[in-house]
Parts: sequence; structure tokens; C-alpha cells
Amino acid sequence: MIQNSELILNPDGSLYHINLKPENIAHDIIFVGDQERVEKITNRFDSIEFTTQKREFKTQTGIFKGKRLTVISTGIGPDNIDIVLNELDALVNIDLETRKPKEKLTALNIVRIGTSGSLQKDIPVDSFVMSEYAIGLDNMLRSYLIDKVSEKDIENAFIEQTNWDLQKGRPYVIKCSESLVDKIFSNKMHKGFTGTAGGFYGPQGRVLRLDIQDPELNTKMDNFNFNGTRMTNLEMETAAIYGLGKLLGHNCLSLNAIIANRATGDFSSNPYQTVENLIDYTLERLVK
Ligand code: R1P
Repeated sequence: MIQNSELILNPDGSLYHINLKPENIAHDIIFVGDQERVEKITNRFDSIEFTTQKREFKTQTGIFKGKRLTVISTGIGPDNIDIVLNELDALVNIDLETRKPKEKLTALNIVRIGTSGSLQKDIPVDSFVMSEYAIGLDNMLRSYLIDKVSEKDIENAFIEQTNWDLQKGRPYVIKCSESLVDKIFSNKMHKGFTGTAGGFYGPQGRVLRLDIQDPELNTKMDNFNFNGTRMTNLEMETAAIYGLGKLLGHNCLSLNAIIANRATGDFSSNPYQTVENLIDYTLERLVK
């Protein structure tokens, strides 16, 4: 039995941070970072049956073209992904009465609609990247036993080619779920290898007033190549989603609206429209 201190429920029986009960969520879930992006998606729905919010975790469940979908904002970063994915998994795979894992497990489909910065000149602002692989530079997943889900050959190549300082932890590489690629990928997107950073400034090579541990890191990431696979973009959630999703048995895919290009210094003149376009694209593919 899982103790009250380990799996915390609110007085109404909902999960501690996400404020949700099992009946509040669909099996197909969209993750966004920004809580204001939730309604940008659900305002396209035919109906909304449920809304809640606690801290940055806003959730709405409803029907889009006959399909029940849940949209959740995770806020920024891999630490929040640890909370949201574990609590969502508890909703479907732990009996909250007996506080024991269920014998028959449920796999959720989780698609991230996020924003991201491109590392390559030929992946311009306003384009879309589907993360085929993600590399976590953040360490969160290393609290779990990840050997069965991580791609060590790519990790080793990355550590060697970037001369990665292991005092920052060992990066972890995880592949997306093939089942969702077939449904969602098309020639309207690039397939990518996404870097997930545990911060926005230093961890992504940005210098404002502080010197950073490796000023050449972004150049090294731009040039990273593993059997023809290069790094395409940086953001802050994908590797954590892929890692926890694989460990817990859920199908996960991350889609990135490219709003900045770190190679050219460009920023989209209309990032909101690019995100709207990715929302339209994703919803249509999910109900296809
Ligand atoms: C940083 O500005 C945030 O934007 C990106 C990053 O992953 C990070 O969460 O994604 P979202 O727009 O989905 O939040």
C-alpha cells in the first residue's frame, strides 16, 4: 500500500498538484507549457465538460469532433513533468481506494504542443519539429532506473563530441513513441533530435551577466552528428516526457512550434500564429 505521504490526495480525492480525479481525464491528452494556451486549444472544442486549475496546472476536458480530449498545462521545465506525469499515471494505474497499483495498466496518449528554438539555419522560425529523439540535459530522469529506455550509444557520442562536463550530470537520450508518429507526422514537419534543458539561460547557452561553464556548448550542439542525426532544437520538457512516458508505459510525442532560430538570431514576427497553426494541425491529426 502506498502511504499518504507518498501519494498525496486532496480532501475531495483529487491528486495533490494537478487537482484531478480519474473521471476528469480522457485517454488522449495534450500537454502545453503555458496555462493560457489551454483555452487557445479548447476554444475549438464542441463542448467542455470539466475545468480546474491549481498553480500552473490548468486542465480542461471536452469533445473535439467527437473525440474526448484533455488539455493540461505543465508550466515550464522537467521538474513539473515529473509531477504531472506521475500524478496522471496514478489516476489511471493506481487504485486510489486501496492505494495499490492496478493489475491491468492503461496507456495514455500524450502529445506536447510546445514552443522551441531551432539550432539549425535550415529549420526556420514558424516551422514545426516533431521530436523523434530527445536528449535530457537536466538530470531529472536520472532519479529513476532508466537503462532499459535510454539510448546509450547516442548519449556517449554526445558526451564525447561536446566534451560534456559530467559534473553537470549525464545526459539521457529517449526515443518517441512510434505509434503516435504514424498518426501525427507528415511532410509538414521536420523530424528532429531535441535538446531538453533544465533552465532557459545558462543551461541553453544564453549569457546575460553570468559567465557560463561552456560558452561553446551551442556551437558544439549545432555540429553534433550521430550517424547523420543532428540536433535540431532546444526546449525544456520533451526528454522528461519521453523518459517518464516510456518508464510508465504511456505513448508520448512532442511537437515544437519553432519561434526562435538560435543559429540565425531570428525570432518569429508572429509566434502566436505559429502556435495556432500547430494547434490546428495537431487537433486534425488526433481525430483523423
Ligand atoms: C520557455 O520559454 C518555455 O517555452 C517552451 C519551453 O519548453 C519552456 O517551457 O515551451 P512552452 O511554450 O510549451 O512552455
